[in-house]
Amino acid sequence: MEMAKIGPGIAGGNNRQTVTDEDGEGRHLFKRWCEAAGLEMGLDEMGTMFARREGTDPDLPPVYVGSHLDTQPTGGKYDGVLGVLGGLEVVRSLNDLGIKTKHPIVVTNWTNEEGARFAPAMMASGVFAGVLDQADVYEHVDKNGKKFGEELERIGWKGTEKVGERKIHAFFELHIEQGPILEDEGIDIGVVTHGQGLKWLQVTLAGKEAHTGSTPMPKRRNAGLGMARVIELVHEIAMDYQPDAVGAVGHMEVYPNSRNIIAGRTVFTIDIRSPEKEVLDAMDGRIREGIDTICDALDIKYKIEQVGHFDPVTFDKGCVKAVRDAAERLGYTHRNIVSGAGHDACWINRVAPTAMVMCPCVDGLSHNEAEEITKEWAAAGADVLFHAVVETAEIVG
Ligand code: HGY
Ligand code: MN
Ligand code: MN
Repeated sequence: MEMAKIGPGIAGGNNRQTVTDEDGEGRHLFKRWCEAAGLEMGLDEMGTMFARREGTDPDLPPVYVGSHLDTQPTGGKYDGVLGVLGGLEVVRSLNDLGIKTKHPIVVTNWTNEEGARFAPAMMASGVFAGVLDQADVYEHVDKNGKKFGEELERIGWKGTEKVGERKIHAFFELHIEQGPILEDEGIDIGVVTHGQGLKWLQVTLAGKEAHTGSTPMPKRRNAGLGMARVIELVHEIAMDYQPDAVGAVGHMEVYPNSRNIIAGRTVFTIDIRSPEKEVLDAMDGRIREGIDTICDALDIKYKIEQVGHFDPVTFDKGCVKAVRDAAERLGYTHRNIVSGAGHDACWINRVAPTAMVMCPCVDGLSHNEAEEITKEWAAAGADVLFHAVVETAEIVG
């Protein structure tokens, strides 16, 4: 709730977008809490924060635990934040209990998980995992033309540590489900075995601005109509691959966006996802063909840029078992689940054994300011996270 006061939304949630002043303020609060818990803060060139609790064997690779503090423009208070503060709570509990672990433990705040202000999502963890190029993402611009790298520097959170050199023994991320399954089934804990794959295709349609009154219909090159038909196409294609595939267009820009001018240009982003790589590729191919047909019929030009992508993820069996055993031991109801949303864990799984703990959220709602959880759900998630992390970090004495 303290963190939620920083970058408040307009309807009870948060607008603490990556590398804004509000993000910087949230980072300072997190740093103060980490230092009060005796942690030493590291900061890399993507602004990712690493708060370290020493192990009895400081040379062992640490167990990392965390998520992200940046939010959507109309985000909730728990997406990402629960996982970062859940990690801090693990450390506070170890301090309270006087427990030492062989491996150090590092609480992590990954920069720009959301990809809302600067695409792609999971940006810093993607650079850390070696799948995104740091110099390239520094140049990515937001809708006001500001560059990611310059904004990171401006808020004073660009570190000097090279990205990706840290050795990770294991990474655990606690996150709300952001979907309805756990709540509908009355289950406390999601043992995340897989993450579905994702593609973001940014489409630019170029037609011709003209008068909406005096231009005969057959002579129009309407980029707004083109966008509408592509949005319908994406929905229809996703519906062909039920029950798992999903597809939508959330970002849409219309130029010149005037009541009585036919839209000459539209820019929008297609978000398609599936747990199966073949389905994701099939949807991608059908959408590209469909765009070509739609634009041909409307005499408009198009450009398609892939601005985000990761294949379906299978999390580490050992780490998943640690999560499942903890839920079992603690007597929480649990079930295996595939993550519908992308997470930093999806990239870190490529460079270290990784798993996630999920807790339900009210009405499965997220990426909405009304996002809510119960204290019981948060406590259960943090409890399971604690046991999985501490078991993996190996208690001493
Ligand atoms: O888009 C996602 O899945 C994540 O919430 N950034
Ligand atoms: Mn998230
Ligand atoms: Mn999110």
